[in-house]
Amino acid sequence: MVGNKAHAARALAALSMLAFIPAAPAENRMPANENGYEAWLRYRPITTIDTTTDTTTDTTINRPTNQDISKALSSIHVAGAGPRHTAALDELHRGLSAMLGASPSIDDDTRELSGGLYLGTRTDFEGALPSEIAAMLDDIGPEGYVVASVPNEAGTPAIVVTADDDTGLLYGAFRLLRELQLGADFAALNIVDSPALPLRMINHWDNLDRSTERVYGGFSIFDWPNLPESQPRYRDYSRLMASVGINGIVVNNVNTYKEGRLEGWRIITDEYLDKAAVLAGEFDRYGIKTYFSVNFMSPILFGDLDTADPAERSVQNWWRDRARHIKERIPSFGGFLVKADSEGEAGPHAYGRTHSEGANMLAEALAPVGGVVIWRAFVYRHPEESRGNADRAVQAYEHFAPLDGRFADNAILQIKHGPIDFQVNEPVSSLFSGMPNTNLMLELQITQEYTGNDIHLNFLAPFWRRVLSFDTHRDGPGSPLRDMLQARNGSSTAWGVAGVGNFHDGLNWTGHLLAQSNAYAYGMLAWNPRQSPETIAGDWSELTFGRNPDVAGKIADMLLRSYEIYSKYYFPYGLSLMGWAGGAAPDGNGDRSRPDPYRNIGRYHQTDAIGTGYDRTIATGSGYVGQYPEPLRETYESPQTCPPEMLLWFHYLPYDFEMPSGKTLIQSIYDDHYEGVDMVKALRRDWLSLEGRIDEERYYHVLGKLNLQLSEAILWRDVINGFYLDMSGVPDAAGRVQALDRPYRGLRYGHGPR
Ligand code: GCV
Repeated sequence: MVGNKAHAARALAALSMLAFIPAAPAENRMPANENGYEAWLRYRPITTIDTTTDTTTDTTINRPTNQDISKALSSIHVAGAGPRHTAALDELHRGLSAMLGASPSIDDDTRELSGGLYLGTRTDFEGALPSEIAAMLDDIGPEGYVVASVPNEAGTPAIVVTADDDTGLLYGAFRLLRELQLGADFAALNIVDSPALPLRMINHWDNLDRSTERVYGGFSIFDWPNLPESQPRYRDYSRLMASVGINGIVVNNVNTYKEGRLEGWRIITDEYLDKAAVLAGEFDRYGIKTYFSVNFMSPILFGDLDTADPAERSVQNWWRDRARHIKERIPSFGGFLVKADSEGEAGPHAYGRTHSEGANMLAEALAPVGGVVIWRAFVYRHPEESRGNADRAVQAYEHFAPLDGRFADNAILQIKHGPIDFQVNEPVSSLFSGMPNTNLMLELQITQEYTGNDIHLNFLAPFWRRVLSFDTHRDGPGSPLRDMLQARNGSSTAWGVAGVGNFHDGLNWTGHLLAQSNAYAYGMLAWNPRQSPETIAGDWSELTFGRNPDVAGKIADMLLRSYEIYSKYYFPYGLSLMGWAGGAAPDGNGDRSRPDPYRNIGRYHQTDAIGTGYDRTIATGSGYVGQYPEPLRETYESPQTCPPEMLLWFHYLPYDFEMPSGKTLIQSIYDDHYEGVDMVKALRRDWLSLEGRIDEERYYHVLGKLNLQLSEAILWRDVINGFYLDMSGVPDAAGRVQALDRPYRGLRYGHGPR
């Protein structure tokens, strides 16, 4: 590069801390502490990695040796400067030092790419990038990057990490480190990558007292009482999220008000903005914008207005001033997330206004500061309040579809993947087919509310991938959901995916160590919804447990089987809410004040003496099927064509209904639950076979979880099967199922706040 003195001076100033790091820092020679805190950023030495487990690291015959890599990466040359440059450099320095056993030198000499690692944006390099690399950058767009090896005469190639913006640069640095950990040939790197979805967010359901909603095994990462004092954990959290491409974090729960219990609305008061600014500073360094869940009644709750009516000028001004005020304090402020007129959270209906009127008022307030409003579509009425259709599944569409095209350009509707509530088997919500003129965002749940809490191994990537690939038929055949998450009305940034996070303050972040794989997989799929779950599972296992194919391969295989296993012993064939929060309770969702507990079972699964399942057909049921375009309607309307895993979600069927396997429905339910438990036993056996090949700390932790999973799976099997025996009176052909004493409830193991 033609030297840019100003840049160079800034770069050196930014790097001055690092320049004094001694070669081979002592901690890199210490035995590894395998408490799970490092998650997938473990950076173990490349050849001596996992000596207890990893005796066959190098399986590729012509792979460059460790000495070659050490030589090629013994120096880092940085063009340009800024907080994200420093974050990228910091990570590279940390990762390379640990993996190669020696700290690379750092300088700002990028005049010639003569060997070593070169880091900088296209602008930083000021035309010194080889033309083939500059050409690679031409089509990548925001946040994309190039990681490439450039051969040179000296024989040791230069490795270039570059991008058009500093967030892309940071992602490129993480990508290089990931590739090296996965054993890529550094001399043949030729990676051009960019995200498919512009907004890749984590939603924290965390409260300001550090309790969490549906996050298992720990309290909030964010220590609100002690903020603005910082903690190293905030940076490590930001690193982990940025390493998988997360670029937006909502720091507080969408439930912002419950009298005497929840005061999340305070998040945008000055007291909490000062605290949030510390988190936002860390996030921003890693390319992550900060968002807040807000309460629609804020102008009354802590403003001095007596109305929150979105049509009132005073209310509009109040929100505009607040948005500007937040932006001044937190320059990386991204916008608001709103749960309104839902489960007790107030909204525009209080003033006779629609959801779009409420959302647009906030969108208008946020537009001058470049923010977006993300409005949740999770609304339903209690059956008793529902004057019309009591089926919860139909209600979101009824509320929102008529408002299609009425949302502002910087407003996004955030829709849960299924119409009920994060059930393990639900159809993809009809709203994704029904709102072609609205910016849409998909909401997934990384935390395992209905998918096993922090007890059950349940790798969700295969399921999420199926959701993202689902053909909505919105624009005719070939309209996958991932393509529906795109901007409408000319908006350029408002679309993407949100995941309810599963990270908390526990040492290994997720309670069940293997649940880290879900956070990793979420980031990978948000970046590239076409990625295969097999690749994600394989990479995560290697990054987390080392590159011994026998170990990592077995763990990846366990992950990939886990969703199907869980589905087998969980609620049958798409039935909803036969229990919650970790316990099967098929008769427990009714109104217990009624004399017959079975009378209200119908609310979610309609089980009686003749059959089971919720009739949502057009012909005889709630009509939910009619919210889809053809041919989905036709597929779902008939039990003969409905996908088996959703049979009882769409249909009420008699116990003697013949399943595709030829068995009756009731026998299939019984058998599945036994099969599911056997499959958990097999999972556990697989893990036992890894004894001695994984550090004891993680081995026994996971074994403990698998033991609990097996106990719970047996309990669920017996509770669900016993319930069906009692309801149907049809004995199990194999004579295994016993009637239980009522009530039918699986135990909830004590595992932390929820
Ligand atoms: C954050 C379900 C969950 C609630 C959650 C709600 C929502 O009802 O059980 O914990 O509240 O969904 O998504 O808003």
